[in-house]
Amino acid sequence: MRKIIFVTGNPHKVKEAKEILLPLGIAVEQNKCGYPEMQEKNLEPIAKFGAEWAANKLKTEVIVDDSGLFIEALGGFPGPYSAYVFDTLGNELMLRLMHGEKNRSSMFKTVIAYCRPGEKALVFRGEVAGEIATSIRGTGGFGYDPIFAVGGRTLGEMNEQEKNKLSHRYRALVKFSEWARGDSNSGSPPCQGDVITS
Ligand code: ITT
Repeated sequence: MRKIIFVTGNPHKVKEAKEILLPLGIAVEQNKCGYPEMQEKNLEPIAKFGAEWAANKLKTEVIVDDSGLFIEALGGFPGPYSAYVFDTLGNELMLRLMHGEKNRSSMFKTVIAYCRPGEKALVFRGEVAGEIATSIRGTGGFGYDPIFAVGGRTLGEMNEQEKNKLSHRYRALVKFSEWARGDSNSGSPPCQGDVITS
């Protein structure tokens, strides 16, 4: 079985990645070495830079995951600043920001960046459309899950299996696993810096 190092400080991401990737033939191991997070408007450059930095530091192939909640009525805020905003405002104040707002449309996005030492990172995107709930609902998941609803239920109201069948992270990791399967079969040639954008 192929094993991949997942560089992240977030244990919830690791748990989800393990549950999603193990049935797809990829074992996941967490590394908490961290990486510098660039200030960017999009998730892709942040994830790519992080993966390249971590692959060179650890001298092995790695993945990193940069995720964000993009709220339409707030012009895509908090987007790439989701971690900082969650730590400073949290879900209650986010809901207060959205108080009285009729347009609740939002998107959760994950970018998985994969990199080998000395090479350019590849990126795999996953997104799920949803709505910002009007109250905090559910105790499952983590982060923004209790205020982000898909099909009328927040991700916090879903069990792990339900979330992991439709989430932004699931969609990005499935794309990564499809690429990894081909990569393993081809005897792991260099990535040559291609970026997968689908
Ligand atoms: P690493 O950078 O160490 O991987 P992080 O938690 O800082 O961990 P992000 O910057 O990608 O990761 O996360 C942005 C924020 O969005 C952060 O507050 C997360 O808790 C939250 N988040 C990420 N994925 C989520 C998910 O699936 N459901 C709910 N919230 C999520």
